[in-house]
Amino acid sequence: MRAPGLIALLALGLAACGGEAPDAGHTMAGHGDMSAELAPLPDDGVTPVVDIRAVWMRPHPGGRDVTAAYFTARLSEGEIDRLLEARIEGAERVEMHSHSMNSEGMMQMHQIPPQDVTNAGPLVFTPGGRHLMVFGLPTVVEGDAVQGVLVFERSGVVPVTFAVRNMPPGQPSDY
Ligand SMILES: [Cu+2]
Repeated sequence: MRAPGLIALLALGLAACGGEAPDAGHTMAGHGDMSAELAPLPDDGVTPVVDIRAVWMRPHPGGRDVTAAYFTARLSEGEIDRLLEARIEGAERVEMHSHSMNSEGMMQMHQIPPQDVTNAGPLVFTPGGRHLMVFGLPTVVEGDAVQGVLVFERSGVVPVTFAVRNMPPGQPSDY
């Protein structure tokens, strides 16, 4: 946790999340490097099928052009896949973020590399955990629907629709 690279990443993630300087993320040096360090996925001969549920996005906080989006991805076939990136129609940029504790014991957001999803359990993006940080999307309000895609290494581009809502989807079956 004390590697210089990670600390630099945390600092950059903060700048991107804080909204003070939303363009800071454009200059993130580590972005491309993160995926390059990942080992290739094993080829088990089965093309995975990813089931995406609970796809939603928060309305923009007043005066901000940054919001967060969430989903749950689960393999319905195959053993492993990897979420490379998310794209959202109309957004300038989408980053994958998570939270971690800083040296002062405070939770901070930071960017995360591509995330594996396996048949051991779902890959969950939810408030307080992993989330998509959505930059430069024209203002959305409760009740809107926003189109996007999740891009997986093996199963490819999966279209999704983000329901704009203040609260997470309530039905346990959504997850
Ligand atoms: Cu964030």
